[in-house]
Amino acid sequence: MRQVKYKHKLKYLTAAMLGMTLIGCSDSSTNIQQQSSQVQKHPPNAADAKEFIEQAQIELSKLSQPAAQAAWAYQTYINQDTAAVSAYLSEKYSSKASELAKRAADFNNVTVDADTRRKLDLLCNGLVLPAPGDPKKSERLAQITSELEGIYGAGKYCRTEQECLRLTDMNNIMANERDPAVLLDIWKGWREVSPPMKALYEEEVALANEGALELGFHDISELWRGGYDMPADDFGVELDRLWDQIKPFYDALHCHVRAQLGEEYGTDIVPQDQPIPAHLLGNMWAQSWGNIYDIVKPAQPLDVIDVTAALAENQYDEIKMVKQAESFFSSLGFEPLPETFWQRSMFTQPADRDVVCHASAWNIDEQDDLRIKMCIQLTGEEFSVIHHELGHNYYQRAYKELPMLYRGSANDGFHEAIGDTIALSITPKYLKEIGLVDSIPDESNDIGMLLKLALDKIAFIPFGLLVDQWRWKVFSGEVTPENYNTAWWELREKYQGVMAPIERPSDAFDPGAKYHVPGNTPYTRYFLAHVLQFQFHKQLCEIAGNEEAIHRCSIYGSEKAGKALNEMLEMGKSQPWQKALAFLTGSEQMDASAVLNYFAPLKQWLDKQNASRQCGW
Ligand code: X8Z
Ligand code: ZN
Repeated sequence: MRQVKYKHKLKYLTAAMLGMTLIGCSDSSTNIQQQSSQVQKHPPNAADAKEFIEQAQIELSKLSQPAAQAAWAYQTYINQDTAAVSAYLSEKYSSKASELAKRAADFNNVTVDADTRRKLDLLCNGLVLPAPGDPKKSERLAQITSELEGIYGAGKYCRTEQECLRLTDMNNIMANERDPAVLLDIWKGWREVSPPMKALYEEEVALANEGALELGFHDISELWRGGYDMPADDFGVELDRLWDQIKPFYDALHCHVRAQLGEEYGTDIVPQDQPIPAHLLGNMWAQSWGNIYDIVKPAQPLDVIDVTAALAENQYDEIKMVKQAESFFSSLGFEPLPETFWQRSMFTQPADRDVVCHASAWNIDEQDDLRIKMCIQLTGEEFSVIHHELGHNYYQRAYKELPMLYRGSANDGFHEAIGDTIALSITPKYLKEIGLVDSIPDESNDIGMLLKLALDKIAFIPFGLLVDQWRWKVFSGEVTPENYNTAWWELREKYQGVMAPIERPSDAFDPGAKYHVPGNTPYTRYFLAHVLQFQFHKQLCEIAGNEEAIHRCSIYGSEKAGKALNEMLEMGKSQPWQKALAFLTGSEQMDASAVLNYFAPLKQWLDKQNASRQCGW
């Protein structure tokens, strides 16, 4: 889809999400084949296929911009009317996308050139929640999708009748509070938002599964896993391979963190042979743990830069943070962001209305109408998120000249990895260069810096994997609604070694308390991004001529590195992702050894700390 932003309903066929697949839509879409063959005067040939693709791109382009505008209006001003208009236009878009995907199957047995075949495949495989052919069902699906987004966006927890907290407030408490009772209250409170989502979610899955079946897929899980230029089942094996590479490192980090939390809170609250209670890790979803660095840091005093403090000392406000991030991209040779970006983006949370605060990047017209939508907090963590979002915008701009079906990232992990790759270059040297700090801590302090980053990056990886492991089971019917919540916590324990701090009530729907579930944004992309960004960083540092340790490398100011990066971005999804990866890095394989090498000194340190500890859960 055009673009649209990077995540959300329209994303149904956002180019960003179109994954190339090696299979065509299956022939089981017979009703539509009949429809289209009625207008066909001869058996379809290669010229028909080309013409079909041209027309499909035009039709989708026409529908995507109004749908994106309505989605923007809704997410930045949640009310009944914006919900209705957004659902209406989103449905127009997604029913057209489903119809075209079905018609693409007419060309399954036609010999066409490779470019046309790729576009046909992208058309077939590019939907996130495919609309069923029955208009009533398709409308209902669009309504539910919109409603779920609204419930999440408007969600609040009222501690007392007078005091209602928004998610941004609660996130700040989860990051900074150290009283376990308060943390537990907030953790529980936010999860009261999601039980009303459960029945809607169930209905949504059933409807989208119907849409997937009409396209010839077994269910939406097959569709989601099929977007990676390899058979859907092979993709799961690929994920296992990457996770197996990382797991020993994660286990070591988990072991150290649990031990330190045991010291901080007592082993009654943090039993040393069990998963870690989810409310103590500095984050609402226990997905990244950098906020508890002070609890787990090395005993010896280390000089580790506190970016939050540095931003405050230098009077950075939200706009200055975004300008600073833009200037990093400019230093690599990227054109500045357009004036409209500054006029139309949402940088702060409005006081007078509900909005979807979860950060996102948009290209409303697939050309230059780039925007971000964030409720920026003045923290180092958010400074990184701004780079993350701008990475999406620069990617969107780089592929805007390609045919519509190629406007998107090589695979969805690439889109998520670009801004993060740049943020890996926010090193002490860079911070000194831009005047945020006065001096660069020497190498004897590096363990602290590596630990702080690992708490965000390595801790995230199993979470990045499990969200879709849960969804794929839900989509395939392996997990049924009675078991939604139990299955969620089984995966949290299995992959993360994190457990619910209290018994969950029978109506709980804890997956719904994470944006991407009601927001229907596939999540494996973030797992992939956490691998890819280290591969990209390593390569770009080499191109930039870096001679320091990889964790001290900043590509700031290297136009050579910027050019290499931009050339890959400009490929969009015109080629299988393996080609795009090889184009930049020389290798066609995603490979976690770049992450492991980056953090290698930390692994040694962790192993020493853990030497006499009983690890595991
Ligand atoms: O959703 C995001 C971005 C927008 S694409 C802010 N992320 C995931 C999350 O917040 O759960 C970035 C990392 C993981
Ligand atoms: Zn993102």
